[in-house]
Amino acid sequence: MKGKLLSTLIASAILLAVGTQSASANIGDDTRSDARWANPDFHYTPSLLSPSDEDWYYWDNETGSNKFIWAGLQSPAGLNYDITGFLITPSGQEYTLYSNESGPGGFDSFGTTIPAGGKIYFRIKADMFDYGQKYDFHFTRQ
Ligand SMILES: [Ca+2]
Ligand SMILES: [Ca+2]
Repeated sequence: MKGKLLSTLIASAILLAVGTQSASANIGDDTRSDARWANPDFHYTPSLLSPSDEDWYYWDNETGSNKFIWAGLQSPAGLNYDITGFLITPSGQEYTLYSNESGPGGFDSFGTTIPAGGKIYFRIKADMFDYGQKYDFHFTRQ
């Protein structure tokens, strides 16, 4: 009896996982450890899925030299989304990078230099949220 309950629970958990995955292409980028690689100059335009949803991106500076980057987030019209950067130096030191705050429908951005061998994470989350609204995140690299 106990064994049957357990296997039922496991089966339900698997179904739940599969169901969640097919429901959203965004799954897997909700935390820093699941961050998605971001290409310079590419525009990422998904939706946040709930008021507490976060989207994480990262970029490794494997170019061999220090690179200046400029990251920007266009909020959906009438909504306020925010972007925060987390710079990790090659020695493992971490710095939090804050953007300007442009308010609902605004464009928040910041610039920083990523040392060779360093890494940056970008976190996008909503301050004012609504369903089905797309943001536009991209960064340029010099
Ligand atoms: Ca997400
Ligand atoms: Ca904002």
